[in-house]
Amino acid sequence: MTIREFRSTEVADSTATSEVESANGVVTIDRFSLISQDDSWLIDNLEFGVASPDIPAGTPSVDLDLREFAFVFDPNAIPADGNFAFAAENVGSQPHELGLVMVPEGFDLQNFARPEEELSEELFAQVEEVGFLGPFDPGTQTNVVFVEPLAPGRYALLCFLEDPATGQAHVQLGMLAEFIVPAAAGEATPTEEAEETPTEEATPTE
Ligand SMILES: [Cu+2]
Repeated sequence: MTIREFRSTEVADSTATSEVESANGVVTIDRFSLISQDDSWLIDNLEFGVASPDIPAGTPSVDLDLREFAFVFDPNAIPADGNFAFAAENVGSQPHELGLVMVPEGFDLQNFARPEEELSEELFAQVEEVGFLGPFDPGTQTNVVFVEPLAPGRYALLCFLEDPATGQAHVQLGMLAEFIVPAAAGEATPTEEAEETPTEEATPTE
């Protein structure tokens, strides 16, 4: 993890809070609550994802709606060079999370749509995590800013939160989508694969 910026630091007597912008694969803004003890500051509490990071100037954004139970976006809007950010919004009525992993070609995404007890470490060892964000409450808007342009490859969006009505994970109910970042000089994005998954619901949003 790389810390990029401390912001909105407030100190009051022996306590302080600071918003910290840090980056792994994805930029996140987390709030540290600190407490002073014996001349040093100790972390008292940590809240993740308290603010939406800004999309850097010149970086195209792709709208991404989270709802029951789908990721709605236009896979063809993903730039070929992988340099973009998602402008995400939870337009549903349940909290949703936004997990992004890179998956090998030929990997069956339905492997994720299994009961939780069948999700093995071996399964996750086959994919490469880019970032997991959220959960986001209904109405939350957040930008998903990547530390560097996404490498060419196949990516999956996943939400593993539980639907209270069915007890199933959202991913089992269809909250699973994929997109491809083609090599920058390559041909147009292949779309046939998208038909195997609920991404066929994906439509351009305004
Ligand atoms: Cu969800």
